[in-house]
Amino acid sequence: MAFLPKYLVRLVLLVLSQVVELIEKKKAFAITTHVKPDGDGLGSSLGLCWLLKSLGKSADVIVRGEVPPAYHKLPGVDLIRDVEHLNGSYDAVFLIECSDLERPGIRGLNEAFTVNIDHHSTGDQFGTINWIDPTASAVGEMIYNLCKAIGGRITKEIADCVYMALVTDTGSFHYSNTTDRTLKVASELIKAGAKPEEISGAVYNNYPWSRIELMRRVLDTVKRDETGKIAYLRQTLAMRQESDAIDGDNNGFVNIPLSARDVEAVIYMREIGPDSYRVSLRSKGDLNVAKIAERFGGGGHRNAAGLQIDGDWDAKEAELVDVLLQEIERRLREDRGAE
Ligand SMILES: [Mn+2]
Repeated sequence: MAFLPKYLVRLVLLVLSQVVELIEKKKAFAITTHVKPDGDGLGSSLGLCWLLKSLGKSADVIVRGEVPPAYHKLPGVDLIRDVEHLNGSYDAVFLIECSDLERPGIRGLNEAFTVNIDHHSTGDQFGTINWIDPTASAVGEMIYNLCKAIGGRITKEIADCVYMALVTDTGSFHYSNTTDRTLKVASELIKAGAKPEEISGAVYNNYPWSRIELMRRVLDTVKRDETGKIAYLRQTLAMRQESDAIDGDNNGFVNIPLSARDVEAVIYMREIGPDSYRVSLRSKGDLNVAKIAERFGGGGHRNAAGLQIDGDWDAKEAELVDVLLQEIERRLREDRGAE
């Protein structure tokens, strides 16, 4: 969890009170999230929608593109509208987890009163109101806080949606963003009717068979460097085709080698064109892969980062292994120096 100095905690609370005031004073709202929406984006959008409706407000959820099957059972998913342009007169538009005004892929947002709700502090302050809380594990946790602050009731619908946000953004409560607060909120959601087995099952036991086909092919490429600390694996365009894979089928592949005891970092390279690759980096503990991704023009978090790279596959893979090894050795030297 990100540590916030006291004055920033007060600032976050101050902005929350502005959001509460806005909702109390106005009537018609729209909610959107980023394209290729994930569990937090959709769960928080729908959770907020149910909260607003329970307060007697009107709320439309507008999201570009298709909703992935994992989220088809979320209450209210059938109400989501796929629009290219903001139409209708809204008092305010909530943008959930969007780094800038372009992220939802919807035109006309620049003319609206916008509320930027995010738990990443790296985005633009593009909103009329910017409610950014980096101590929250997911925006879902913030929606829960909003519900409490406004005196709303956690209905079964809100509980289902917000639980989905928490479980996906914390990797089933595995990641370092899982706090005592997260688990307290999860507990309240279960009390309000959320069923953990059903919600997790919709995400983790609901993949098309093409994922298994693709996994078989990708895992067949996995190797380790000679120290055994770095694992790397590849996905070619041909593998995608042979597996009949769809977007999202490879979610989480990068974490599989990381589950081996001695592996400290994983490099997962996906071919996206001739001599062009998208790369996911994962690490355990203090090993900071965001720093490494940034060197190649990418970015991310300490334990999960990404970048794009062009060139000869073997050469680029070897370069990334090398850079990670150097980082591991540098940290070992530092640790020894500190003793
Ligand atoms: Mn999130």
